[in-house]
Amino acid sequence: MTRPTELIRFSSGLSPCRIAVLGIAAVCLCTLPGTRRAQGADKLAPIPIELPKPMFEGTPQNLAVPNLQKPLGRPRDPFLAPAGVTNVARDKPVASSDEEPIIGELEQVTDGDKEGAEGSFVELGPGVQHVSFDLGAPHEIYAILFWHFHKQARAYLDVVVQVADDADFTENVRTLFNNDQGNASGLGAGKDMNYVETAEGKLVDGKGSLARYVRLSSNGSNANDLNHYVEVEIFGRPAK
Ligand SMILES: [Ca+2]
Repeated sequence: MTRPTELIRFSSGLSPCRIAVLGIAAVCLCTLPGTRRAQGADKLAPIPIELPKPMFEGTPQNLAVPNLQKPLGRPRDPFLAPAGVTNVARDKPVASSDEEPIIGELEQVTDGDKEGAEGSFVELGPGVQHVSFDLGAPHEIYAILFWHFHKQARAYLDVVVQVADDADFTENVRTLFNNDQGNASGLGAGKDMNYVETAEGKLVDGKGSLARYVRLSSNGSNANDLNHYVEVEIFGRPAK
């Protein structure tokens, strides 16, 4: 049996060089055939995001909104997904809890116009409202990128992003983002932080979720109780 003193001598006897060799060996073990990385996993590339023109400089930090995420203070890092992933929401039909928007038409949510100016946003009614998207077939979803309104700094409230297998969101519902801490929307209480709208939009990690339907819910903003959408993009690819 190995005595404790021998164990100590063994561990302390490892030179930095031997530790490095052991480290390399561990990495090699992790990439042996049979592991995910060695099975020809997809080559990753930044998703092709095209940002609209900013409507204001910087990100104000003095909004009277609780649990507000601190601005990054620099451009968002590229978001990696399998190469070839595209915006599969472009020009897809948009369903909504408010089928007759106060301003604009629902198809503007997927028309590719992301500008912050008047005429580029849809205004839905007050309180909890959602927009949803039928991708037509199951897709691997890597990112959901959306702009509620970026003409001025605002925080939209009780934002929930979900994917599901059916249009009614009853089958295999998965929540990808939820800052509805008080469960005002009845979709379950979330722990994500509030954030300020900018021209960068909000990017939610889709985690490669397999789903046909995507839904975004909100409950007005710190500015008023209406809901707005400039554009929603869903980066994914048809399921294999
Ligand atoms: Ca649009």
